[in-house]
This record gives sequence, structure tokens and C-alpha cells, in this order.
Amino acid sequence: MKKALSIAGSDSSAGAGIQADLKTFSALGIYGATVITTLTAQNTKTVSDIFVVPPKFFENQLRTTLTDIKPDVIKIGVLYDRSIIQIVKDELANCEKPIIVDPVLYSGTGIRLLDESSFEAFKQNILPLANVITPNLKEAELLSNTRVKSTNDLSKAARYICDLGAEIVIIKGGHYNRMNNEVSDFYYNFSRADYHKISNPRLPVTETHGTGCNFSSAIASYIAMGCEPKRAFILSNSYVNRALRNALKVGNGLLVANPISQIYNNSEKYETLITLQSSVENLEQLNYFSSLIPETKTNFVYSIPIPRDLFDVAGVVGRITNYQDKIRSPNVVKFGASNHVGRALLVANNFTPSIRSAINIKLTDRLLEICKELFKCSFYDRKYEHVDNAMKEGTTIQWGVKEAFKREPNLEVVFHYGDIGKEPMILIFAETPNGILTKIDEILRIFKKI
Ligand code: PXL
Repeated sequence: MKKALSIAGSDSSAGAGIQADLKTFSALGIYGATVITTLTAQNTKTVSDIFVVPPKFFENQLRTTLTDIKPDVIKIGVLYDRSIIQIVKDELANCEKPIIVDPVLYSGTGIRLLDESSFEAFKQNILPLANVITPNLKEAELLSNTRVKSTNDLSKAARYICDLGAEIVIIKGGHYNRMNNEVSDFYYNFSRADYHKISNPRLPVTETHGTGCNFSSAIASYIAMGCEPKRAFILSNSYVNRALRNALKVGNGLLVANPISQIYNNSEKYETLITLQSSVENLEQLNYFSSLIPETKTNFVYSIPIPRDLFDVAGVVGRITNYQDKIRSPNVVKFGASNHVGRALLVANNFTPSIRSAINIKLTDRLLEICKELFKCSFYDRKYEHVDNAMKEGTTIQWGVKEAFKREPNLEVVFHYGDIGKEPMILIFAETPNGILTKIDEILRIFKKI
């Protein structure tokens, strides 16, 4: 296992600092060791007190840890005080491993995290250690003494920081041009004339606590894994984006970035895939199911608990088909494999969050009669769909399922009678693929009697 060492402050609210670093190292499969510089008394609204670890003790922590544990990367966060800065400089002067510096000057709630009188010592002693430095816009301005109003100024600020000794400068531009609906991060490697910008849509969250720490420790983690710094930057950008999209409200102040969501998401995805896979196998065992498969074939889908888009919904690649009275299924399940049933599920889940699975079967008078007898059903009629919407591929089903759920909540079945070139269809919803199988079984039991 690769190892990282974080030299940083403790955040009692656990959204930033050492606590965030450890979450990110763990989420990315890196062993994290921690040497603590300061203890902060902190919540999501403010930092009420800062205790600097006595320098002798700090030095002891660092030496004891490093004499035994040899990290593949070192990440530096809050140092606060010139006595700590001096020790870090002396101990790491001959360090051969990559050093990532997050030049934390203020907390997200606006409290100083580097003592004003230690600012020059920080610039002189810590910047030359940095293989990668990750200031936000404000930190870049302060370190470079440059007011940033344009991308040209950004590049000037980065150049200045490089001249102070940092090798690669990554400026997190979340605060840059708040009116813009995009946020961009900028990568500068002047010695290789290598520059890169990543833009993402601005998320509806204003400011989150811990984003910077998670970003810099993700960069450290990817570098420990052997990634080139630019690739580490690209991967960390998307990692933090996910942590932000899943930000948590743990107090009454700033939302807290949630890096662990990556782990939950992966395990949920695994669980979702194997459950769907075995349910597709069980579906194939249901005699007579082949007579329920429509011309356009069947898909069977299952989503993770809070699906956001089609890539959170697993479906059958190539759909489940019938040949005479046999079912033919490739039985390969994949996220994003179903466009139509997948979209229908996303809409249903939006109305009833416990609905995570769906299947489509053909509509005949008899099948519809059975469904109406067994389940809570509603329908949509394409006649009432706006022409502009009908022209867009894949949007009719979303519009239709929404109409049906608006009319009647807690639906189990939505059907439509089709249109020119559109086959009539029945969509069945349930909480799990097993729930779908039970419903299909109930339908078949009645259906087979005729
Ligand atoms: O996000 C920067 C940061 C780093 N380290 C500690 C912090 C904060 C922000 O509040 O408290 C300890």
C-alpha cells in the first residue's frame, strides 16, 4: 500500500485539515500518517481558538514518524507559526519524495490560519519545498502580491509563486468571477511550458468547508500512486467535484465536502450490479415471460439509492429479447445501458425515492387488464405532449412518466397506447429487482390461465 504523510492542523468539525486528509487518503486507497501542527476549536461557522502544538513536541512527532514510516508523498497544510515552519523546513530540506503544499492562509469561515507575522517565513521556507502548490485565488493573490482580474493576471500570479520556488502551481478558481456559471482550475508547469485548465459547471452550493484539503490530499494520493502531476490534477478535480456534489449539512454554517461518498458510491454500484445480474438470471427462468416481451424488446433496470443520471442506473446491454417462446438475454449489465427505461426510472425515483427498479413489457388489452387488477396504474397520452419535446429523442418517456406521477402518486405501473411509429408499452416499477420479479410472477400467474 502506498503511504502519505500529512503535516497539518486538526479541525474539530472534521471537514477540513488532518481529518479531511485522512478521509481522502483512505477513500483513494492510500495509507495516511498524520503529524499535527495545531489544534483548532472549530465548527461549520467559525474557528474560536487555535492551539499551536509546542515546537519541541511537533518536532518529535515528525522525526518519530519519519524514522519508521517512509511516505511516498508528503502533504503540508496549516502550519500557523514560524517555529513550526522552521522545523518543517529543516526536517524536509533533503526530502526526496514529492511534497504537495496547500498554502492555507484563512479558514473558509474567514479566520487566519497562518499567523500574520509568519507569512514571510512561510513564503521563504515552505514554497521552495513544493513540487506542487495548490492556492485558491485569494491565496494566490496574497502570495504573489498580485490583484487577479483576468486570466493574464492569474498566469502572472502563478509565475510569481513559481519564482518563489514552487515547481507546479495549481490555482483553484472557484472564487474567480462569481457571475460566471463555470468554475475553472488552472495548472501551470512553467519549466515544461505545460498549462491546463479544467472547467466545471458551477454547483448551487456557495462555499463548502474542506474542499481545498480534500483536493490537495487527492493530488498527493494520485502522485503517491505514480500519476504524473497533470493527471493527478485532472483526477483530483473530478474527485473533489463528487465530494462537493455530495456535500453534507452537519451544522448550521458551511456545508462540508464529503469525500467518503466516493467509497459509498463504489460499493453501492457493485451491490446494484450484482443484484440486477442475478435478477436477470431469475427472470430468464420465468416460463412465459417471453410472451410479455414487446417488439422493441425489454430492459430491466436498477439504480443506486440516490441516482443522479443514467450512469447511476444499471440496465441490460442490448436488451432482453425473445426468439419464438425462449428468452434471449446477453445477461451483461452495465451502468448507462438503458436509455428509455432508465430515464423512466429516474423520473419515477424523483417522485418516489424508494422506487429503484423498472421493467417494460408489451401492452395488450389482456395484460393491461391484469395490471389494472393487480397494481396502481396510470397512463400518459402522447397527444398532449408539446411538439418541441416530442422531437427530442428520449424525452417523451420522461415527460409521460412525469405526467402520470403528477396525476397519481405512488404508482406501480405507467402505460401508454403508443403513436405512429411508437409501440404501446407498460412500465412496471418496484423498489428492487426482486420486487419486479414478484410483480411479473403475479402477472404471469393470471396470464397463463387463459
Ligand atoms: O480548509 C483549510 C483548512 C485547513 N486546515 C484546517 C482548517 C482549514 C479550514 O478551516 O481548519 C485545520
